[in-house]
Amino acid sequence: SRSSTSLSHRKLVRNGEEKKSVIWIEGNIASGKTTCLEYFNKTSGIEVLTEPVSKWRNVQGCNLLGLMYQDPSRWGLTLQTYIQLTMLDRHVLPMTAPVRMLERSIYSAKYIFVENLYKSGKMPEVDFAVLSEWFEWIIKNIDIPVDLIVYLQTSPQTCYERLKQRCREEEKVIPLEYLESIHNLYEDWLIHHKSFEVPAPVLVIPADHDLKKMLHQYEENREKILMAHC
Ligand code: DGT
Repeated sequence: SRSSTSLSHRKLVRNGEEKKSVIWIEGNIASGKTTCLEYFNKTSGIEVLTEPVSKWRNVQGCNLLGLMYQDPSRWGLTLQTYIQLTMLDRHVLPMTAPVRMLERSIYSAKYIFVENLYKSGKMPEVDFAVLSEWFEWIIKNIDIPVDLIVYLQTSPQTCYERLKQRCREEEKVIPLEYLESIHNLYEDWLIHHKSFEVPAPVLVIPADHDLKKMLHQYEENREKILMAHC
């Protein structure tokens, strides 16, 4: 099938080396990022890096993600500090394939999740200030490459339904309003350009559809996504 073809037709840059490209897959909780990454993972020449969620669930035996959902005011800073570190670690890993796909980014951790904790009154101003200074330092001093942002655009209601179906223990406490806030922050950032810098062009893929239609859309957008740097 086409999805198992290699990227042999990719363009070469001047010195004969292949230009590498980095694509971030962004979207609300349960928007279908994993399905998207699994689809592209079947193509040779693409390395897929999923979010380090398992690390957040086990920091020396402690489930930090679970703690944050139980008591965001107490654990928000701890979790976001750790997420910032684990995401940065992913961004600076040397590339082993011509194309890299990343689930989310250090940018969305800050612009969506930290912002949400702060705006909803669950993160003290000083915690927000410390995280913000760290974040600003990182993006100023460390190269975080990105050529394309693929935004899986969903309605919060769809994410809520999917969340209930998959039944992850920590996520049982997530109300629809939380998904609505995350959704609005994503829309302000990637669609309306109202809030923060967008570090690459954005390709929007409507993602409320069932699996079959989603796979069809990935097939249709395949070239556009994989040729991100051209
Ligand atoms: P998918 O495939 O679109 O269903 O993606 P998921 O739900 O497997 O992955 P994701 O990224 O939506 O979320 C994993 C869990 O981690 C979810 O409960 C949200 C949470 N999470 C991810 N990044 C952050 C962050 O920066 N801050 C906070 N507070 N939570 C985060």
